[in-house]
Amino acid sequence: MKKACTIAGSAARGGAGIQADLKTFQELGVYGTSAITAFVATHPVTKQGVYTQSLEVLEAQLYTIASQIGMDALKTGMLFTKEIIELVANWLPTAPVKHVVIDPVMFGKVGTALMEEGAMASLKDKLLPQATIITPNMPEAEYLLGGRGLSTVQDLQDAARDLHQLGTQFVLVKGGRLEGPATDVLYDGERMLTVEAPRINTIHTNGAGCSYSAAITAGLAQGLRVEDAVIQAKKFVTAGIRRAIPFEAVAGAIDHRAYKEVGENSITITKY
Ligand code: PXL
Repeated sequence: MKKACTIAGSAARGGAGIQADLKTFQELGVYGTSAITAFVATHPVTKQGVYTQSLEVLEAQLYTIASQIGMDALKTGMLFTKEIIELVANWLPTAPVKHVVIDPVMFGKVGTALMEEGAMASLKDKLLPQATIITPNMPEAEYLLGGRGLSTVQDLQDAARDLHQLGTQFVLVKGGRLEGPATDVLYDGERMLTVEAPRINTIHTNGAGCSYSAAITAGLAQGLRVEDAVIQAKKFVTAGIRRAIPFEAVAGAIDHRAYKEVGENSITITKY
């Protein structure tokens, strides 16, 4: 069985973060391991929302996974601090892994900070150049590009070209916040691919981004080419959003079982 590792935050609500990644790995048939960087949960009295893990505990998890289990592909999600980003960036060259998916998580759906201010330079200079693929959404791409506004598919294509200069092999800019269809653009330095899904009108999309990058990681672990891993991942997330699980108090989460149970045939691919 192929193996995939996620280095990310725990989302106590179960839709995003480590929980989304492991559910996605399981559904797509890869063995999942995890190194937890932080816990996202809201304390009833203090309202604190993010609790980081010590570097020592993170290091122990990475060492355990690398030395005892191994990995065919790896993803990173919420890393939160400059120190965690640097620990992961320094560890990666020694990691026994070929494919590295970096989801540059910066904000939650309602704008919660999932990366500390001051961590951007380390992310850009030390981590992103080691990626097989990076998967920013529109706010993250805007932030990585110094605040430039993005609103059209053409803007996403221009952003993908510029972000490619950071040294990663592939860039996927996700257009979940576009007007009209949910079109993502994939760029490898030469070829541009757009992957389009019809917009599903719902607020229940918690975990979509985490699950998207986890599904790409699972595909790469199983030997898919990057393009094919992205297309399968888009189908996985679209099916999950279509069948999202609503909650009473907060926006619902995608249903990780949907793609395997019903498949997805609404995705349009265009090559340039
Ligand atoms: O969806 C971004 C995200 C990533 N990682 C963790 C999260 C969230 C959003 O809730 O909690 C741990």
